[in-house]
Amino acid sequence: MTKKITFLPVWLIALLALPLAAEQAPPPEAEHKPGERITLTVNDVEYAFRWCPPGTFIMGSPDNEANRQRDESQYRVGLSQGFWMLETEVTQAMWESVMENNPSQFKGVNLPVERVSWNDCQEFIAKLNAELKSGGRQSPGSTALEGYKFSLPTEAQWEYACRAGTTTAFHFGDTLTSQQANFGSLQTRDVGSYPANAWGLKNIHGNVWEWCLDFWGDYPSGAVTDPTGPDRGARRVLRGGSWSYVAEDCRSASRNHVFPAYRNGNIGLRLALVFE
Ligand SMILES: [Ca+2]
Repeated sequence: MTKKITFLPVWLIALLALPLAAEQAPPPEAEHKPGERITLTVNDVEYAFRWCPPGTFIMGSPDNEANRQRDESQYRVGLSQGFWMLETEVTQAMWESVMENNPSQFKGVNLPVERVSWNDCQEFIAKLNAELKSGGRQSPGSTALEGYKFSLPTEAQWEYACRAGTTTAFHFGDTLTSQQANFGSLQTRDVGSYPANAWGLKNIHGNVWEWCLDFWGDYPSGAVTDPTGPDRGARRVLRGGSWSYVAEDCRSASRNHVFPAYRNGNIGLRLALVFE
């Protein structure tokens, strides 16, 4: 008797392979590595962004951190969506190409824009989003940015991006030197001047304070996913310290807050690209 060899029908093989293929397919977020760089051109000015993956972290500072303030009480934050963070502070070249003005105290195309209020930043961002939607001025093939819009980062996104996985007072460690960041100096420096953190972000400590989206207020006591700060308030959050401030104000957990119409040579911004 001849040995009978049977073959599984093709459709059955395909069916058996399906669950495996589904398990192996990466979720969309996993397509990007932490710190992955992408560029976008608007009005002939290049914007470089770094990928910040979804994840959880402890926001705020531990009780034993030197110079910590009362409003830095720790709580667990989950960020359900990854986002793109501008590699540097917004430059004067970026600002001027969109707003057709340059309010900065210290002038230079590659210096951070400053003397911009939170309200001014909303106008800048609205104009950038209009450019992004029109699609005419993006880098060819930048499909990775489909579905994203420009925004200020939330305070949680800012601290998560600043820490890039670290739990120390600064992403560099527990101290900050004048070789690592621009603080205690006489003016702003070029946005690419100092070493980056693990996700490629530069000058996130020092140079200029960076506006966040949130109102300032006490942190919640329990864990929160995608926190956006208090529902109402008078002052908006600033993060990261600046050129005229001391190192302790540049800590990853350090918070500052001023009125949204306030402008000062110490205050600029960093853009995020967030999923709509
Ligand atoms: Ca900064």
